[in-house]
Amino acid sequence: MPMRERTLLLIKPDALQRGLVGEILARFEKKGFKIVGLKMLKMDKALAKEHYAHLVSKPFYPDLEKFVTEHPLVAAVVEGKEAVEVVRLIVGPTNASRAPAGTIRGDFSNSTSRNVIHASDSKETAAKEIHRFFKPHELFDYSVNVESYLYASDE
Ligand code: IDP
Ligand code: MG
Repeated sequence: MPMRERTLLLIKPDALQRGLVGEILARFEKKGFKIVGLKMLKMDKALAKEHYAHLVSKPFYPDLEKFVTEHPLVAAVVEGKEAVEVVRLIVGPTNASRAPAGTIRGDFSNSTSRNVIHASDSKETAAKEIHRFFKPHELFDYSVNVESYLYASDE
């Protein structure tokens, strides 16, 4: 059985500013991932330093921190088959200029820094990042029943 997994997405401030949130979320829904958590938030500096701890010593970190804390972003948890790995494939590589067409970064960005979306890079990271952005009661365990909409009673 393929693994049911959850992973964290951050639809970054550049995507929100550019009105791309709906299109980006739609790609995951159409692929077969289920949204199990969704919120808008503004990162503060402490949260940025925690989330990007692996980059704090890089020369571009001050710009990255300013970018992610300046405007709100949309955080989501999606669930599905091998979600961590497959979501990263849909997102594309970090340098969006070189990201293949058809990936989110390849289609919506030409920048390494303003690359529209974050996705967890491993199962271990996903668990930590989901916990960082969502409280347990903000995540929903629900089953999808399309038949109940196709045959809804309208009386
Ligand atoms: P990822 O987002 O593809 O996992 P990471 O290496 O974890 O890539 O970097 C996190 C974020 O930091 C990137 O998505 C991008 O916004 C920013 N970043 C990474 N490397 C660079 C760089 O060389 N220049 C500017 N920004 C960068
Ligand atoms: Mg990363």
